[in-house]
Amino acid sequence: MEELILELYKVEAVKFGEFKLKSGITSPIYIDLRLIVSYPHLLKLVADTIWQKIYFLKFELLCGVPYTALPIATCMSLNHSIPMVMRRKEVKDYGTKKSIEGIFTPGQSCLVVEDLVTSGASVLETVEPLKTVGLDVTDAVVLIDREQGGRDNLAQNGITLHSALKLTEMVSVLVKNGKLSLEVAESVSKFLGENQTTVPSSVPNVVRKRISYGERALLAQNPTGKRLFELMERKKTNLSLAADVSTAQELLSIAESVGPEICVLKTHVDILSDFTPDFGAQLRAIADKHDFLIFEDRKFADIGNTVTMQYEGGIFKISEWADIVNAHIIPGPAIVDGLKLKGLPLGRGLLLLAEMSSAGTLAKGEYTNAAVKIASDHKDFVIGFISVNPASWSAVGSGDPSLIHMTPGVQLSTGGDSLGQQYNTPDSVVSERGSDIIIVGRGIVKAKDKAGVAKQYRSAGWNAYQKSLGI
Ligand code: 5BU
Repeated sequence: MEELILELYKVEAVKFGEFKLKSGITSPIYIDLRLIVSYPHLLKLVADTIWQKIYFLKFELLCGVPYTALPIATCMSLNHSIPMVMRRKEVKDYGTKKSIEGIFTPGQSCLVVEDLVTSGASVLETVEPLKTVGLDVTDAVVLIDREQGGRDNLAQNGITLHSALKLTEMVSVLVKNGKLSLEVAESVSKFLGENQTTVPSSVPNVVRKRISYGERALLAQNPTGKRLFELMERKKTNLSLAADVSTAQELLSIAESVGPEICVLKTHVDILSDFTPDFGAQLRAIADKHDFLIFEDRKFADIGNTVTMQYEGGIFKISEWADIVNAHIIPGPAIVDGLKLKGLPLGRGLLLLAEMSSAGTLAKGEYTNAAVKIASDHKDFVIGFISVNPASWSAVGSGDPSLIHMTPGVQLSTGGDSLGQQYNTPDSVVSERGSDIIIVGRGIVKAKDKAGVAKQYRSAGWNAYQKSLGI
């Protein structure tokens, strides 16, 4: 990366000084990547570096934003044999009048490639006509993110931004290599701080408007996230059972009786006194029979390398049988990368703990916002959040309909237990607080007629969902 940054500086694709921008503002930095076409080795390096950021995403077509990114997209297309489409900058008023050139079928996924993002507006100008012709566009990749709000603006419009370089990273490398003084570096960071952009949402209301689980299945990027939305729509349930019992025997028997009512069965496998290696296979068989997913509430919280081992290894071998696991974000985003390494090849999904139901939780405010950001950067693996009141979240992208919200601390009446648990009702959780799935433990597990009580929770949860859709 350092080599690329120094090379860009050498050919003056990145310059420092006083530059008057189109908007009239004076910027201490100027980036012009058009000239990389004059340096084939640099063009190749740029295309390869960008590729490293997105090769694991699923896309069938590439589309460069005209004009600077066209040669970059072409290199990626040639190197990896991925067909391109091209967006016309000027739509001809004669001939075919096409805005998108090339061969495609509606429903195909298309990755947008751009050289530089400031506000995200030019990426959106390309996303819109691609969507209009029926292509599925969820991701864009850029060489340089100027860190002036583009990422959030795109997220607000349903596009996840992947960037090879951040402007501040480039500046630090140049300072480190003696190309730039600290004073200039500071003026750049001041400029970035003072010149944040916003782009009006091209899809108004997508953030707060509730749309059906079925429609959201089409938006989810992760296969487990998609399956979960589809399952809820098909089975008409948004109830998750927290099967907190002390033996595997008991758990499997509850799964068998309550299975027909739920979309997700949540486990704490480390509380089972008679766990045996075939537990996972037995629970999976019941899950397949009654059409629910398995969520091991493991709450991973370690560094990336350790969680890979905790997820896959030990006695429990969680990744073998749990469709969903969850993680704290306290270690930073690498925990997601670690879990993704083991989970994504198996098609698994991850929930981030953005809030907790217990009294005095520290997961709030900026912490919750950070969870939203990490989720929006990892939507191929993160399927959503553990949340308590997502309707109150302020972070950009917190209403992303492709992500799901699961809420614990639910009983038919409000209250709590003696150890800090706080309960809200299904109606409040889903129709007022904006969550999707109610997680109920003792409310069902301690009841005599577990299946009967589960039916009550199921109908309370589903009615609240229908109410939230305006049905
Ligand atoms: P309860 O019996 O309905 O209170 O059980 C709630 C379950 O959800 C239990 O398994 C908890 O470990 C789990 N839980 C929670 O209560 N609050 C949280 O914030 C999270 C998980 Br995360």
